[in-house]
Amino acid sequence: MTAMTDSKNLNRQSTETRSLDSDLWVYLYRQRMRIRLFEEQVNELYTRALMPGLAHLYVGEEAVAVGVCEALRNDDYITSTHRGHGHCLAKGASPDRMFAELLGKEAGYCRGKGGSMHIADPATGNLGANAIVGGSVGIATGAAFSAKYLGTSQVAVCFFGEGALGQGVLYEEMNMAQLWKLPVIYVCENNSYNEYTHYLETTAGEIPARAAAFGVHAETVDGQDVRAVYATCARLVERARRGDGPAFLLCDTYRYHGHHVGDINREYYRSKKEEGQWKSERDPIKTFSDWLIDEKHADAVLLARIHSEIKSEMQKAVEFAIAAPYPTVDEAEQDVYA
Ligand SMILES: Cc1ncc(C[n+]2csc(CCOP(=O)(O)OP(=O)(O)O)c2C)c(N)n1
Repeated sequence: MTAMTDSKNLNRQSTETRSLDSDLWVYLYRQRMRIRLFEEQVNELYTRALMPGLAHLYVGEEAVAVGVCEALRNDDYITSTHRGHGHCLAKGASPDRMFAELLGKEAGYCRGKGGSMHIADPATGNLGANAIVGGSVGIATGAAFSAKYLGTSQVAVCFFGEGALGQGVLYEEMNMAQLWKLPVIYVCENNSYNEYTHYLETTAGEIPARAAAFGVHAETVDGQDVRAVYATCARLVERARRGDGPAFLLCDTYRYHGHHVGDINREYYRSKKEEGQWKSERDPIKTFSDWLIDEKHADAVLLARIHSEIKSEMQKAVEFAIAAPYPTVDEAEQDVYA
């Protein structure tokens, strides 16, 4: 597992007595903290008017991306959404190039031409974020088809919000994936809201039943619990890799911020009380750090050090992006397909 190697390098200090399990759990903590602090910087860039356009923050949902991506190999594929920074980071993208992309700089993953909603990183199997709700379902299923056809044993994960349950393409693709036993996992991140509308106003019936209707194996997991997401996804990946076909994983979670960074006054569609409850009672980082300490996988000193290391990593990455040059005008038509 690649993360185990990384975690050994990153977290060994003062941890001689910790087991390999501890290394993994601390690594998962670190990964989630990286997403959260990355997103805080994005919000700051927006507030200071340094970032063109908008971004959709993933804060609150970190355990899903980290738990799922930890169950994948580097060469496994993911496809992502408009709320995709967490997916990119969890799959291995580097924050400096991501910030550069957000600021439209040449050093960005798409040479500054894609922005927040189009980050792709083939080196880590990331086939790209997608601003079209449900737009990456066909891409992930196609990637799974190619993996099966070529016999590479790769698996594809398609992340999407519950808003994509209203898109017909999802059902066409699940039908094909089941018929052809494709190694694809459809990960539905249910954060309860499609933009400014509660999902229960748009979504009839039980969500997993929609996958089950095609015979696709479906499971539901607490998306705030990284250990549960990781363990469940690892099982689904294993069965996909051995040829048992697609799966659907419903992760119940919550976004702390608005639909996008500019969505500040939200009380007309959800209450401050509801937001406060998720943050104080179900925060995926706080509950996990309490567990790490209770189970003696880490102590408060180690967690504080990780926090400050990541804070400075993100600060440096932002500074890199701010100082980086924009693409030159003659680049405007390069790598653009229409
Ligand atoms: C095909 C399509 N229709 C509408 C939109 C506008 N839109 C952007 S995000 C969004 C809601 C997405 O909700 P969900 O899929 O649950 O993801 P979340 O924002 O909650 O992460 C909509 C309707 C779009 N981008 N694409």
